[in-house]
Amino acid sequence: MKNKHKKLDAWIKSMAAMCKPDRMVWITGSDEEKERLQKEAFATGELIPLNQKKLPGCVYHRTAENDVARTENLTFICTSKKRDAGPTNNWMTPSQGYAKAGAIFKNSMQGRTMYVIPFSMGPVGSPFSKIGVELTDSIYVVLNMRIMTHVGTEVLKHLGSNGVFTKCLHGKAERDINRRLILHFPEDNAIWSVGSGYGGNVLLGKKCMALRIASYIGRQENWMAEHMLIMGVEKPNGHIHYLAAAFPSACGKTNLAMLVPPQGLRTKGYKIWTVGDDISWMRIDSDGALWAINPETGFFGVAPGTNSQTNPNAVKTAKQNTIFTNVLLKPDKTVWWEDGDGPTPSQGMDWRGRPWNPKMVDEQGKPVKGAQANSRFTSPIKQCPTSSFRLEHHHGVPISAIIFGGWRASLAPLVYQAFSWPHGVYTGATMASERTAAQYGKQGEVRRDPMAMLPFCGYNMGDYFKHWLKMGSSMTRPPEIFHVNWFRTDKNGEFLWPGYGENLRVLEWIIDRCEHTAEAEKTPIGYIPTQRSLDMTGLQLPPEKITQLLSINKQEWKNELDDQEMFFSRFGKDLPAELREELSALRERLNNSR
Ligand code: GTP
Ligand code: SPV
Ligand code: MN
Repeated sequence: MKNKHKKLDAWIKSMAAMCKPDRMVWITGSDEEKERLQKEAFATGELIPLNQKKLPGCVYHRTAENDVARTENLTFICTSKKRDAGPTNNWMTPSQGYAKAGAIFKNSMQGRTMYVIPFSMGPVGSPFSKIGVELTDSIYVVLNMRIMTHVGTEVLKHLGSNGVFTKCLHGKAERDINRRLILHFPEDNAIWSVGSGYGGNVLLGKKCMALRIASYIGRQENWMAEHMLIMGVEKPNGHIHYLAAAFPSACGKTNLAMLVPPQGLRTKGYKIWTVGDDISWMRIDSDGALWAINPETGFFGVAPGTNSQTNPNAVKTAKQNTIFTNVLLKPDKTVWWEDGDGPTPSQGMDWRGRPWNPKMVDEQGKPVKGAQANSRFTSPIKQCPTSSFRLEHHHGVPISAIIFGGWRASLAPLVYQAFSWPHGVYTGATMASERTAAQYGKQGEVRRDPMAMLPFCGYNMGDYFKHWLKMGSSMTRPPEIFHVNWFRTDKNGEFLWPGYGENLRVLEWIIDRCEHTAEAEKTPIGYIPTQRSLDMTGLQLPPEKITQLLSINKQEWKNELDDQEMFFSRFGKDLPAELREELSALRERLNNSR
């Protein structure tokens, strides 16, 4: 198809004049195209074919050793005024950004092909959807984008001769960490990413457009772009409640979105429908309620820890047409990762491309991992056994409840419900996560991650909180807001809650609260379940553990409020007064409680 869009044409020409690719190829989205690009990438070693009997349609990729995760310190919001990026983002001016990245892009595609990917975040033509065009010199990026979004001719046709699109430029350049920049120009609706070949840095439809740029646009157009899973919980009577949940990266969104009901609740008749595992775009519809779509069509899920026990639906999803990145490659050309399925292989090639066996140790005597800790699989959502029949629905799904959650070894009870929308916004704004020494950071170290959006909010987070408050007051039927914590531990550091499928017991309470049928106790921090309001059929959990899971330690909460106050002070006068008031009101409730 010929491109009739003059602005698109002019932009592509000027980007090509800077990067100087030898060739230009338009991505159509056809099956033939996938075969052709894969073959080309096999020839250069960019991709490795996998065992087509055992893993039909699957391929393997390794990124550079210094290029295995998003690089937040190299990620910038480039606005004319520093204030508009706010205290939580790295900032430079647009002209600085274009000059710095432009110097790296210059001539960087000589000898390479520039692929032009027209893509739609959201079903093509839905009132929710936004179009982008990504220029990239990476076949790996093209093949991932084909799974993660709607791409090709259909999108270009919809864009017509005058449609609005996000200008996304990506170049691998030398993949030198000192010449890597991930830049967002919200005032120009543009993204420039150079020097990386990994995930969120380069699949520009995902974090860069669907969160950072979209959050900026959403504020202007009165909608929300959030780091949230979306799932449907079908009740025994057939009614489906849709829930949206924001947990920080690697805190269980993919797992919850594909949950398998435990026996006790399955026999009652509960079913789960997966709508999305990472991003949610939400709008107020004419019924006064909040409706959501998942703008993506694929999962980019964490591999380590994914197995038939923890997430059987993810395992089934990734059995075909999947791109595996940075996992272990076995001699029979299948893949493996730590805490995955099957016995530990006796040998293989690790994510760095070196011979590996399970006895290997590093200089510190620690076992050498076969798969990189952030290794991932890219798979179509449609292959998920629980994928929702409403995925392509142009109006999305109505959201009954918004759930915030973090990884908190202490403090936060298993679940609580906010008293009101503003109280819920405060709950999201003060969200935090801590990890144990085995993961990252110091043990018990708390990182504040409001709405799980700290790395993804494309503008001043103080304004973002105001936008949340405004959205609530614009709805006649706002969702209820909850906070969950699957990660509370006992004094021996053991998880108090079994998690995974058992989390449905908490979701059931949440849904029943939305229907005003579940009991709750009013506490200073919110409503928490009474012991008998949680259905524990088939789960042997001693009552004292449940008491511990639901307990609130006044002193710990007072310390928490001091820390929250320090965090809030970073926003100065940009922090909405309502949030300060919620904090003082909570302090007062704690002081007045027994
Ligand atoms: P991103 O893709 O990075 O945005 O992350 P995500 O939120 O989708 O993360 P994911 O679901 O991959 O999180 C995985 C981590 O959470 C693994 O360490 C899991 O074992 C752990 N996890 C998930 N659900 C539970 C749970 O209910 N209980 C416990 N204890 N751990 C869980
Ligand atoms: C995250 O880090 O929250 C992800 C993975 O979902 S990435 O797309 O690489 O950002
Ligand atoms: Mn994510």
